[in-house]
Amino acid sequence: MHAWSAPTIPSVPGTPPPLRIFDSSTRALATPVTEGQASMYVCGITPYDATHMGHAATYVAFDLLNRYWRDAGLQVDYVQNVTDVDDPLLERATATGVDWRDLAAGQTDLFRGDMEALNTIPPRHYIGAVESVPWIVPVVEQLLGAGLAYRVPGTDGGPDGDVYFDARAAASPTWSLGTVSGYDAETMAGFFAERGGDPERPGKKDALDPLLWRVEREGEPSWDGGLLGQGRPGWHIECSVIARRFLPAPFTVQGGGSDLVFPHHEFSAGHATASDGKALAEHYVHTGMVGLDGEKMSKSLGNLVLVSKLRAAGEDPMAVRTVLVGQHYRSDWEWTPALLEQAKNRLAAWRQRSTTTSVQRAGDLATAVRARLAEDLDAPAALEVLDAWAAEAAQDPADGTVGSGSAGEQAAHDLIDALLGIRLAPRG
Ligand code: 5CA
Ligand code: ZN
Repeated sequence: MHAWSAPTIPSVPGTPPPLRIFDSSTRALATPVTEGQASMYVCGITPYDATHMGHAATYVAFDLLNRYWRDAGLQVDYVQNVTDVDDPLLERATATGVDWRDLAAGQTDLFRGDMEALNTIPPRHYIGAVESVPWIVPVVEQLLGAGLAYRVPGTDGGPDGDVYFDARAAASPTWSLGTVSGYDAETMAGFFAERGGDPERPGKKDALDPLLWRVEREGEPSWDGGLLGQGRPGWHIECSVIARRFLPAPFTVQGGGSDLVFPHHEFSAGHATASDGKALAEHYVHTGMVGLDGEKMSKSLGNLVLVSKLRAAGEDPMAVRTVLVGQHYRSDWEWTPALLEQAKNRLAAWRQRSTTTSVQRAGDLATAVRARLAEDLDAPAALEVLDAWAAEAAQDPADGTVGSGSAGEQAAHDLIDALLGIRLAPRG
């Protein structure tokens, strides 16, 4: 499916230092590839409600990574999915009397508009679960053939033949349960039950084995599954197959919110290694959870602050982005209206100071911002650098590059846009 329009990214003189970023699979800082090509897969939305601040924060965080790499001269290959068929989407469609396809298409459109307004770089490939079903079927067939997956008899009047991943049989030096998450058995069991798993399903070899193929149920959409029969894929195999179809193996960074560490990214990686013997990704990067009033912001709880609602209320998307960039990507934090007011004040102060900034000063500012971002994308520290610059008395040398509409102002705007994705002037 199509993504959204790409923003123009100014280029900034100079080069950034090598980036160090926290890899949740090793629980340590890593230095991913620093030249040539970088590749990234970020788990996309399940489109049954539009972009809330948690989604927006996650995509803006990976947008900062994308911008850092580009600033360093790397070619970035970026893929994102849309989980456009899944249990919660089907349930919402049924509950609201809307066709599930229309619900998904409408919310995906809203998401595209939000991402564009937030100045995020689109993925090169934006891929729906539905369009990926024909690529998934042969992979599940192969896992079954290799004895790394098995069929389970029907329960409660359900049909026979759901296919599950045999995590124990699939264990290898490259992947075994815990490679990505590092969680202990108790933590895994808790998250598996909480995040869409079915530990109680009779007939499974292990309570944590995840679903690969769900055979058709009445009233549910289904696709031709070849030897698997009519049905639809499980969740982890979708991302595993989409990522490997469009990116090298292993690709540089697998990304998403920290709620995806287990089971989703654990098993996406497990399925990949079981299929082709290779690691899925070199690094795993996860964002903190955004909350509201003491709870994780989530579609299932309904405690949402939506980007589209703020936009419709006339709020500046760049103020929203400034709030998001102002939180460290790995922190859990809470959205409050006061943060938006603070962001508007910051934007005003930065705009003002840009008009008194020389090209030379803008160059120094770029160096300082890059240095903060290099340390695990410390964007809040980068914004503090901007605050300190804005608080300076205007004392840049009157070297002919200063003033409203000057080269100095343009250089300041360009670096803040290129590195942080915050546009201080309307697109022109
Ligand atoms: N479609 C799957 C991924 S394949 C999914 O998790 N969809 S989602 O709509 O629930 O979330 C989309 C992205 O936003 C995921 O990367 C998820 O980890 C992230 N996310 C969801 N809620 C929050 C939150 N409250 N704070 C931060 N990130 C969040
Ligand atoms: Zn995913």
